[in-house]
Order: sequence, then C-alpha cells, then structure tokens
Amino acid sequence: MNQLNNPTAQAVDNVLIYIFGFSLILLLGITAVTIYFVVKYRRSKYPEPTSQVEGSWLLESIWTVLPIIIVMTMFWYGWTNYVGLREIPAGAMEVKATARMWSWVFEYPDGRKESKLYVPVNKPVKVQLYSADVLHSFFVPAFRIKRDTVPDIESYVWFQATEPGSYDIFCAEYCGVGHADMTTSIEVLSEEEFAEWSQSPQSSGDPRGLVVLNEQGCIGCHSLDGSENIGPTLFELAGNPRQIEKDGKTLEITIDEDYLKRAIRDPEAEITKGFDPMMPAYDEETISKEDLQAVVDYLLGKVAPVELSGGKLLAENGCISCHSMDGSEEIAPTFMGIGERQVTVERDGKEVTLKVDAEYLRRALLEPDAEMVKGFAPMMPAVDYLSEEEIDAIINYLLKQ
Ligand code: HEC
Ligand code: HEC
Ligand SMILES: [Cu+2]
Repeated sequence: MNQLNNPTAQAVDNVLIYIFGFSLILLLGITAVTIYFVVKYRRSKYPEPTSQVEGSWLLESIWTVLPIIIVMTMFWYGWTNYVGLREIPAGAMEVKATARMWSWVFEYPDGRKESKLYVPVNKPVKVQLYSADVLHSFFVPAFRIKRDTVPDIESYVWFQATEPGSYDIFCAEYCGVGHADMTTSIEVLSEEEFAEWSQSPQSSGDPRGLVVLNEQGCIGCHSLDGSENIGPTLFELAGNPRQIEKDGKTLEITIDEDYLKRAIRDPEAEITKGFDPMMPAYDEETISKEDLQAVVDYLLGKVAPVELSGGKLLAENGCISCHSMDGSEEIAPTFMGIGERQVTVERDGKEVTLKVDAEYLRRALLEPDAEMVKGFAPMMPAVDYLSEEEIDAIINYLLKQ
C-alpha cells in the first residue's frame, strides 16, 4: 500500500524530483544543442573552420557559476531534508525493532512484543534499530526509510503515517537463505483502534493488575523491580513490614491487602516513612473495585504467573523462519513430530543417534554447535537470551509435537 503525503516520503521525493528535474533539463538541453551544432556545422557545408574563438569571459563565467549554483542548491536541499530525516519530532512514540535471522521483533515501552509494527496514525514513531546476529536493513518503501541494523551498533529511523493501512517492511541487506522471507508490515491503526489494541490484555498476555498499573501511570512513580523512585518500589510487598506515619505518629505495620487498598484509595491517611505525600488518591471512578482488587492481587503476587505459550515463543523469537511446523525441511529440522524422534547428531566428530528428550532439546537450544543434526549447516543461533522459564516452555511445547 502506498501513501505519499507522509513527511519522510515527502522529504525524499522532493529532493529526488528536484535533482532528477535539473538533470533532465540539462540532458535535453545539451543533447539539443549538440544535435543543432552537428547539423548546422556539418563538414559538407563548412569544409574549413569558420572562426577562431580565443575565449569569452562572459560565457566562461556563466557556465562556471551557474552549475556551481545549481549543484549547491542540490546539496542544500538534500542536506536540509536529510537532517529532517534524522531529527525526531517532539512527542514521538518509541519502539524497539530487533532484526534476527530471519524475522523482526518489535518491542514496546511496556514490554509487549509483536512481530508486526502496530502504530497509531498521525503520530511520529521512532524505531530504534538493533540486530541480534548479522547485518540486516530496515526498509519501508512507503515511508522512504531504510537503515542498516548492525550488531552492537544502535541506530534509528522515524516516520509518521498519514493514513491507516498496512505497509510492507523488508530486509534490504542480504543476510542468508531466509533473507527474502524477512518481511513483515507496519499496521497503521486509527487512534481509537490503537488505544484499543494497546489495552487489549490478551495480545500482551499481561495480567489485569499490571495493565491497570501501566494505564494509570503508577509506573511513573513506582518501580516493579526493587529500585526506589518517587514512591516506594512495588516489588515484593506481601508480608513485608512498613513504617508508616499516621496522625503524626510512626507505626510499624505488615503489608496486607487492606493496607494496599487504603494506600491507593486514601494515600494521605498513611504515609510510607521516608517518602513525600505526593501520591494522588484514586477513587472508585478512576479505578473500579474489580480493578483495585486486580492491582492488589497482582502486587501481592497472588496471580498465577502468566502461562508462557511455547508456540507463541517460537513465533516471537523467529524460530519458525528456519524450522517448519509442517514437515518441510529446507533450512533446519522440522518441529513436526520432534518429540518422538530419533536424531543422528555429530558430536566431537563422531555420529551418535539418540532419542529426543528434554535434556537433548536444552542442549540443542543453548549450545547448538556442540551437537549438529546430521545433514544441516551450523546456522542455529544459541538462544541464551531467553529466560529459564521461556526455555522450559519451548521444550515442553516441542516435546508435545
Ligand atoms: C505522583 C507519583 C505517584 C503516583 C502516580 C502513584 N503513586 Fe503510589 N505512592 C507515591 C508516593 C510518594 C508514595 C509514598 C508516600 C505515601 O505513602 O503516600 C506512594 C505509596 C504507595 C503505596 C504504599 C507502598 C508502601 O510500600 O507502603 C502503594 C501500594 C501505592 N503507592 C500504589 C500506587 C498505585 C497502585 C498507583 C496507581 C494507581 C500509584 N501508587 C500511583 C507516589 C505515587
Ligand atoms: C537461522 C536459522 C535458525 C533459527 C532462527 C533457529 N534455528 Fe534451530 N536449528 C537450525 C539448524 C540449521 C539446526 C540443525 C543444525 C544444528 O543442530 O545446529 C537447528 C536445530 C535445532 C534443534 C534440534 C532439532 C533436532 O531435530 O534435533 C532444536 C530443538 C532447535 N533448533 C530449536 C530452535 C528454537 C526453539 C529456535 C528459536 C528460539 C530456533 N531453533 C531458531 C536453524 C535455526
Ligand atoms: Cu535480514
């Protein structure tokens, strides 16, 4: 899909048309003059030279100065537009894009990961570019943006969509057999659709309590990881002692459900010692009873950890771009039936046949080069960037295939 009135496309197109236009005028002009002279001064008509021109200050000045001016305007126009492509407009939304063989992952500030880039219309978006393995290039023709992702180097592009729709993303740097399949899209949503999308809990997999903490901006003052901020951290609260100030007296209490509810509904009444009374009160209109319960349950760790879906992890981490689920084996062994398979691997130069089990899969994930499945090239990246739980979820999922 195409739409050409977005700022980055315009910056590029204007310069292109300007330079191309001048080049075309010069090409036509020079060709026309050449043809005219060739015909007019042909040998049969003028067998001898007719004039000896020694020089012309005027002509020479014109054809020196004029091209300099033209070339300098091209430079100036190109430069100012290029700077526009590198300067992020104020209020841009930030997304992290990671390229890996052979897929893209987009990570939002709240931690949500998607394989397509969802953005709202009419909002500048800064895409922070990373590579997990080799050189790739983030290329979106509709927005005229293209930038390499280089391992260990951070770079960025920005764009602003002016119409909802779906716009192709390509990898524009040859990165191996799966290069041509390294495509996805930018899904530009209307503002309402985007708000709905960013709040829909099932697509993020976040428990309701965490969604409310994000939505209400609690995370602006409270961390969830133990670091102190404007407010106390909300990490590991359950059962911990707290010194609070109430009616001018310091009391020691134990954090429980009722305390947390009071702290949110009426923060002024009991102030956590060592902090300023800066927390706004959240009444029932702002946070409903159910949401308050969800927040408190979440803070007390009562919610079962979100069930990690192995299938989703495989898709999110790009495994499916090399491994198929349907039995085809172009690049890597298929996951179909992997749980009840015998494999022949090469280990320390010897061939070994073994039964696929959890231990084997763990080794295959963490140290893929130690045991090479026979008949395949050593292309599998070690997945040591995943957490223990995520690796377990993948292994359990694979064993059931
Ligand atoms: C403007 C910053 C700010 C915002 C926004 C904010 N808080 Fe607070 N919060 C504080 C401060 C400062 C304290 C400590 C002083 C006090 O007890 O009022 C606090 C205390 C708390 C406590 C007691 C913690 C303890 O360890 O004793 C809880 C629970 C809490 N906040 C939850 C929330 C929730 C839930 C939200 C969002 C609905 C929220 N806060 C939004 C600043 C904030
Ligand atoms: C760049 C392509 C590529 C990607 C991406 C990739 N793999 Fe692999 N994988 C391979 C290749 C090639 C092999 C076979 C060679 C070997 O054993 O290293 C393999 C082997 C495996 C094996 C052993 C299979 C068997 O039949 O014994 C498992 C399990 C596996 N990969 C899981 C994963 C998971 C999970 C991911 C995603 C986190 C993943 N792979 C991502 C290319 C890839
Ligand atoms: Cu690529």
